[in-house]
Amino acid sequence: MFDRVWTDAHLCTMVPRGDDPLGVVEDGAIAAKDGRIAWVGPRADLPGDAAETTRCDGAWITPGLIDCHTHLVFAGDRAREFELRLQGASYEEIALAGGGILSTVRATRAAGEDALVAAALPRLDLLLAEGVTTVEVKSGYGLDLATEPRMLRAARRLPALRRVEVATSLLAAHAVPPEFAGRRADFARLVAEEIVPAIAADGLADAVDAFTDAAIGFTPEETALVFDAAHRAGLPVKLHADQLRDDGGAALAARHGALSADHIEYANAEGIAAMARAGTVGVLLPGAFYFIRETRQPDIAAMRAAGLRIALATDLNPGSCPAPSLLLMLNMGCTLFRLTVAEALAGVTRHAAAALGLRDRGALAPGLRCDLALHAISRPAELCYWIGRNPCIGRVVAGR
Ligand code: DI6
Ligand code: FE
Repeated sequence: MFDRVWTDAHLCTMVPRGDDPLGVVEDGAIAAKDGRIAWVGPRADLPGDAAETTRCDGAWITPGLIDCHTHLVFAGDRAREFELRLQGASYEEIALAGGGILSTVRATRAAGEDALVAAALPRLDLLLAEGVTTVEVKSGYGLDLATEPRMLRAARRLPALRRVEVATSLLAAHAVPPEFAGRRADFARLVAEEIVPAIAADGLADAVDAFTDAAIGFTPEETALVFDAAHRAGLPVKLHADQLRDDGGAALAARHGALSADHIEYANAEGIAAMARAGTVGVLLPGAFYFIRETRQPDIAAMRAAGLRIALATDLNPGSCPAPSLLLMLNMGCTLFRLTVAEALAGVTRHAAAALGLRDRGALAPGLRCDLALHAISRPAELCYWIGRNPCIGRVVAGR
């Protein structure tokens, strides 16, 4: 006896079969038991009964969507900076003048944990309304021993307030805080020697992230210090890599066995191949590319040639992507980067799970968590096609 069955639905299982990368099952059914998927297949073959049956009226069911890169928790906004950019200032110039990430650091340090939770919730609700069931949340607007844990604690409170799973990443090496101005290497040592161990001891992070960038982030050597500390603490690593120039970030991430390297517009073909060999997922963030009017396209051809797993995420943050919509990223991934529909959908399901090191979700298959998104669409491509229209009609998290 199953706990629950969904029928009269078409399934986009994301388990590739033959020449069908989406693993479509028309007129299918899914059965759940104890929060896991117990059975998936054509409705006519459904074995056994269920305590509860939900008829889906021909809707499509995908795995619950996974936003594997967000900066969801922050205080304030950067609309003023947006105006400055409209007058000609670049993202990098604003950052070097003490604005940018540091302006959000000032606002976030001044906010209490409750205020951070309250600010994050409406943004989270917009993601969930589109069918997101797992969201990654980074710190990185605290940059000190008081505020980085506060951001992560705020993120960890969200699943008690909404039905969602949250994965947290410590991004203390995001920018150099004002009290370390001119002493970037000293701050990198503080992150490696004090912040990473403290966060790990409190169990507040699932991974450690960093921003490698020659002008406004950290050098590859400083990043390596932070990554070594993460490895000592038993935490996997991720990297903001090659966003504004080729810093060798892709190869650096691969060398450290990173779960993912994100942005990678400027990553070179050797770095991309190294990522593929290391099993590092490439996370594309087309919303940030769009919003800061980046012109360098990520090398999708090299990624395909290397067999790189590609994920897509919002990068939801106040500076480079104030867009709480993973559906918009599906569209932008296809329109701006010319991903196929199948690549884009894998990017917010199977490959997004891999970017978080989560093996228990991202597809519709027996044994995986029963995290589903239901959509009123007539074919999967509609998820990538609409702009600003949300066809999601339901979510299931762990079978509920
Ligand atoms: N790259 C990004 O896109 C975000 N962080 C980063 O290193 C943007 C963060 C921000 O501008 O607030
Ligand atoms: Fe980011």
